[in-house]
Amino acid sequence: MKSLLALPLFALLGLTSTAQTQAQTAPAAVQAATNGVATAQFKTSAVCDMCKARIEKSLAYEKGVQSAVLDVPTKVLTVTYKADKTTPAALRTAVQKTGYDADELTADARAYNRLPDCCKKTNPTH
Ligand SMILES: [Cu+2]
Repeated sequence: MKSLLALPLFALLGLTSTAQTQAQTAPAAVQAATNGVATAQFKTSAVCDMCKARIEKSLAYEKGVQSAVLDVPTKVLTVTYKADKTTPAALRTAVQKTGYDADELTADARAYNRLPDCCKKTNPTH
């Protein structure tokens, strides 16, 4: 139990140290922005590892996003982003445009229809 609880903490520490490494090698103007890094979590309608890869890739191209990690069993997407470059609302829209629900927002219908059958939200998580 103790080691399970420590896991998310280690994940956070890993992200923090990555950000610090980047700050050290980045020009001064970028360093200031790394202080404005925020984290947001969204419940998605992802059902499998293909969904995970699709959403993470899509979010990686979004302005201001530093990392995007989806946990398939819980369907929760964790995004770290620069708070001066994007907002949780914009990130939710990016998830919708990829074809997935984001919290209370329903997936963009056209993007959803383009998903392979195995990635439709009517499927159980697999
Ligand atoms: Cu899928």
